[in-house]
Amino acid sequence: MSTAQLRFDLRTIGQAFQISGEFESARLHGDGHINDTFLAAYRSGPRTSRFILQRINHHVFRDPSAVMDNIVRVLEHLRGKLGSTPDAARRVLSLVPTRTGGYLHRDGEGNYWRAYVAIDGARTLAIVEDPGQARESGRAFGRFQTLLADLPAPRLKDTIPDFHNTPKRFCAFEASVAADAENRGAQAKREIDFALSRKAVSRVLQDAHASGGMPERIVHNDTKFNNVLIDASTNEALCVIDLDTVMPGLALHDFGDMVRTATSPTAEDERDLSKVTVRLPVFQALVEGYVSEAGAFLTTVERRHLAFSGKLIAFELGLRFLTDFLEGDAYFKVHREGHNLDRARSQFRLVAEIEAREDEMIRLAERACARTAKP
Ligand code: ADP
Ligand code: GN1
Ligand code: MG
Repeated sequence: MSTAQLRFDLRTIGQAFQISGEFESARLHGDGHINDTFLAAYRSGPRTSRFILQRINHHVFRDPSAVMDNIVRVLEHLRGKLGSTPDAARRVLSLVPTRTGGYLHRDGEGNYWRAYVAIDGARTLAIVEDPGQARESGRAFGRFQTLLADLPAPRLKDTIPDFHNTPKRFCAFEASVAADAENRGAQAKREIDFALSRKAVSRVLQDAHASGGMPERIVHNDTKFNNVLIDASTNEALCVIDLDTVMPGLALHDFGDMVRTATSPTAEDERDLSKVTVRLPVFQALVEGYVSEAGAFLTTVERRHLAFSGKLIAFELGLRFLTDFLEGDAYFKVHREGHNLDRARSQFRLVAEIEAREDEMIRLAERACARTAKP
């Protein structure tokens, strides 16, 4: 049993929600870096129902109610769009209300919890196995952005301000290098130099936004490949999950994170850097899938930066992991010594791999856009 599992009395936490049946078991689920996720089983007669119990890390999400307000609005909107689609219950997340009303439970220790109905017969994967999965993931996140384009006012809340403000992330990185509070700078000299020499990369999308070609949209902001549920029997992308960071942002932050997490055949923390690479057929499928859904609203400037956005987000995550390493691993969960440094190294290797293939990636993105001409 993991320490997280031992720390929480999941039977009692489950009782706060409108879940019927007898608590059977709960186990740690997923490998997120911020929240704690558990899959819990409940028995009613011969039937077992499964629910996701999730602790929201309130040190990272300082206003859990704002997070839930955003999610409730987004889910209602998505559900309305699905209408009578067959299988609708597997295509959009369903929150479980608490017994006292609302969707957020605060336990005796001050932790915040929510519950979702677990979608059965679906899986998530850390690494894309074939181009078809990348195409499905690109389509799912593209559709997600499209469906949310007409979410009625008011504006969603900024649950983590400046989340993808890469220039600000760069400043935080520079400050951590200057402070070197944990005396770890010497171990990361090569990575620090790599990042410092690419400062200009961090400004590109913010500048494009400031000059008007890249509008603010409602985006997911955490489009890791493992944040889309894939139907276990058909391999179809069923449902976009992990909605904590859905808020106003740039469409290309989403596409960039898809490129970051889908194109390399390696895990985010791969230590054998020779294995980190961009699989061009996977990138091609990803961009085709994304543009097939999002192409109708993407501006010319957005289209022109599709390939670049992957480099930007890999760079941004490398900066964030490296900053956290230098600051003593306060933000991301780590599971071994030097874990954040390993993650930063693999992200920066991906940046270098994208640089080496950027012209080809630009051509593939152009081709995908040409095939999906604006209506
Ligand atoms: P984290 O922020 O920790 O990544 P997620 O919301 O992505 O949390 O959930 C972690 C994992 O739990 C997912 O990768 C997925 O495998 C599983 N999961 C989450 N929600 C559901 C759901 N409603 N149905 C089935 N599995 C789910
Ligand atoms: C965190 O925990 P998870 O996997 O949902 C992080 C993302 C990073 C990701 C890197 C709120 O997401 O921004 O891209 O790790 N979430 C937050 O794997 O910081
Ligand atoms: Mg997740």
